[in-house]
Amino acid sequence: MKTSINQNITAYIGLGSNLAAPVIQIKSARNAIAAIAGIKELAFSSLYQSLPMGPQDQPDYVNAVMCVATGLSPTDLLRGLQNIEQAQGRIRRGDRWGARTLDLDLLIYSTQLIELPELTVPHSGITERSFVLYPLYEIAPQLIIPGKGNIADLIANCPLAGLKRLD
Ligand code: A4P
Ligand code: MG
Repeated sequence: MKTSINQNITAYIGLGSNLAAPVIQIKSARNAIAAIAGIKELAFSSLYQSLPMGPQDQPDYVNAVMCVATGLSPTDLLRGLQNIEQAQGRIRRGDRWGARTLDLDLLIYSTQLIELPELTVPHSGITERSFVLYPLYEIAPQLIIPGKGNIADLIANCPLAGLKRLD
């Protein structure tokens, strides 16, 4: 039962997949995240098709961004996301930016700047990635990204780079 945990923090999670039916991967990850005790879904963006960043010999990605309210600490939230990646068959091969069934990134956690060995928040690539900024803008057009600035200004400097909204 999901009760009694304070859910005062607003956090944003980036979802990405380019293997094994990516649209289904993203939808089941959304359900799995919303089912974590201490998490409530506040908003979910459209799904977007994007060209791969990194090695080009991999399929296009499907990306989306989810906004949640949570009482979990940032590291507990990261652990919850990693459990879902594992449950959906993520294999870490050590190839940076390689193909994956599911990648869940903690993009933003309230107004906090976090620098831990296992967790950097806001996520380090957030300002350069159209597949993060555009879905984020769709659900939070007024957002100020901690340490980075206003999302509308960041979008203005971020080309679409082949990003297409699905639906
Ligand atoms: N980690 C640190 N900070 C965070 C955070 N904010 N959120 C650590 C999540 N994890 C964070 O991640 C490596 C380590 O980062 C984790 O153990 C965690 O402790 P990983 O998921 O194992 O490795 P990775 O994803 O291959 O590396 P990296 O550098 O995190 O890649 P990204 O940034 O996740 O990018 N192209 C398109 N079009 N769309 C995509 O979604 N995604 C990637 C992966 C590459 N190309 C893409 C896309
Ligand atoms: Mg990642």
